[in-house]
Amino acid sequence: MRVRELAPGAVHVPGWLELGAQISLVESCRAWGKAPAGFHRTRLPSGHQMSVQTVCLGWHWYAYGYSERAEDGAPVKPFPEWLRDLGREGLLAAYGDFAVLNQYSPDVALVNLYEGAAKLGMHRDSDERSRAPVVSLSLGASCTFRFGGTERSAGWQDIELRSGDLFVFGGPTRLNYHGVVALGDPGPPELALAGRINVTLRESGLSHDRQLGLAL
Ligand code: MD3
Ligand code: FE
Repeated sequence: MRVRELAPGAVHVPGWLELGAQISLVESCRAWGKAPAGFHRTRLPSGHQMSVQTVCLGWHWYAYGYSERAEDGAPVKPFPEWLRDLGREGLLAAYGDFAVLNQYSPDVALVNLYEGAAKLGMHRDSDERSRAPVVSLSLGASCTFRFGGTERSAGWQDIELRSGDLFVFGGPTRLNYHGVVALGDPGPPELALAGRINVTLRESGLSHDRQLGLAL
């Protein structure tokens, strides 16, 4: 499979997830998205709500940190082992490094649903205590993904992400700025998905806190 390294540690694998796997992952996302602790528009400290709808597994992401409860007060849904295995397979496809495989143990999934004019402003993902790679899977409509540098003022490159694409962000690019500028073409009709879903798998670095009962 073709692998494109955009910058050290930032690897794009177009068309990695086959159609059958895309269909079943979209099906899982729909189930996770149901209340309680389902899809919601994250409220920012400014009072604004994000245009993207999000459901979290393992730990609930809020602006800005991780919690054991969703915005509706319900416990966050569990992070299934098969998603951890999918994350490891993605890391292997992108990095081809067997040695790191069993050490990568994502325990958080953020599922982002883009409908209509939803987009995601330039930001960094720095709420995780672990600096392990983020594995991203795109489903449905294509989008223009903007990949920046470590400073907001740095330049960027625009990349088209399509249904089934894998992207891994690790190493020196783990904290790079990035965002989603616009949606593009509709995805495979078999997904019956109006819009786009992106699943990111991450290591929270918080398992110790949960064991100690320190988490909120
Ligand atoms: C680059 N999601 O959930 S995925 C996010 O398509 C997020 O929904 C976008 O940004 C989406 O935080 C982009 C690609 C991505 C994910 C994590 C990264 C790019 C990244 C972490 C570091 C650098
Ligand atoms: Fe992000």
